[in-house]
Amino acid sequence: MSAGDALYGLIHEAAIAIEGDRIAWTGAVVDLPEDYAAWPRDELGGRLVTPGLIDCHTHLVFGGDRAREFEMRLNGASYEEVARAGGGIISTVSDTRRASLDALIAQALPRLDALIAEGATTIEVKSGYGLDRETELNMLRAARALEHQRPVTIRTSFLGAHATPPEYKGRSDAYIDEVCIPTLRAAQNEGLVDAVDGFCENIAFDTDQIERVFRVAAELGLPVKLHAEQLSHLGGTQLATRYKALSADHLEYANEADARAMAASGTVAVILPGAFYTLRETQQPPIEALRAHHVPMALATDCNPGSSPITSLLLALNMGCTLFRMTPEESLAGVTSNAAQALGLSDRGRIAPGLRADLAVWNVETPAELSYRIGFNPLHARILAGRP
Ligand code: DI6
Ligand code: FE
Repeated sequence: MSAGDALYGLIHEAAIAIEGDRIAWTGAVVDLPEDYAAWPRDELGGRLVTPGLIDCHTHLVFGGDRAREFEMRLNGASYEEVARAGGGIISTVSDTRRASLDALIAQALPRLDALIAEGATTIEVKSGYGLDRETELNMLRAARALEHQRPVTIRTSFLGAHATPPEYKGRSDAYIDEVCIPTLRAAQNEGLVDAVDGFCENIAFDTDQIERVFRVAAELGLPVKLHAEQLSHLGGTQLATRYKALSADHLEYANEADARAMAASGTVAVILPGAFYTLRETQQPPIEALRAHHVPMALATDCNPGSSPITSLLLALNMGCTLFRMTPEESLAGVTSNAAQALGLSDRGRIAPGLRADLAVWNVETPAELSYRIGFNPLHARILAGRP
């Protein structure tokens, strides 16, 4: 076994015993316990097996798209002209408000299928394009429904604090108190929420407004996560760590003190290269500081119609390495064990006895190929809860 293998926990000539939806045993096939010797076998021809991939940050459910805005911008229109033409988050909000529940599900399925085709077995889906009670609830209902339409686990995050809707323009405090928080309570009553998220940014909400939402999340016993330090340093990461957030996400403008606070609070750094790339951002997240403080780093697509219209976790792996110089081992951990931790899921993300038998089988010679190649899908088979 080479040094790189050890970092991956790679076992050559391995066997994985699966009982029901759980991993019963794993190790070198020569060490396979007698109990399992007579079990039926699937020979994988020596292929690489990893945990099923986990996309821990997506806005997969939304109406419409922003291709027109993309074209306007590339033809020289300013953000202001795009906004005046009804572009930006608010254009997705109006498309999402107009969409029925069935339409939201139907529009999300092709994006979900693209992620599943690359070995994803668990996917997080946020609300945040409704910004009114009924549409926020509908988005979360659609997210929950996806789990019954495809062999995949869906985890939801309430993101009512994503933007201030047009009808509350200039009254973001009133929006937080009159719409966002009451809708969070209603969503929780309907069993639609696994975590609570927010967008802490100059163009969204400040730390005081986010904290009002986090206080209610804590009262409801819900974990929190936060879009923090994406476009500036507002102090969102420090707020998130004070609430022991599962994750702080984006982090381009985070600093050493933020990394130290995340290490102390056990908060995962979710790195989102798709938005960095699409927005042509130049400020890189503090990967070295996160490494130095042993902050677990996850990688995700941030699939959304505006800043990251990406439905490829493998591309996110490559971007994490090529744009931010994460190592292939770090990037693979970023979409498996660390992504599971970013969702508060301790039953998956690693191949170990007792964990879910969510696995991906790959036609590659080395794990590094998963982040090295661009636009190539080497998935051979995907196993969800022990079933191919
Ligand atoms: N950060 C982003 O980049 C996206 N949301 C967020 O919190 C933008 C979403 C959009 O443009 O539709
Ligand atoms: Fe996002």
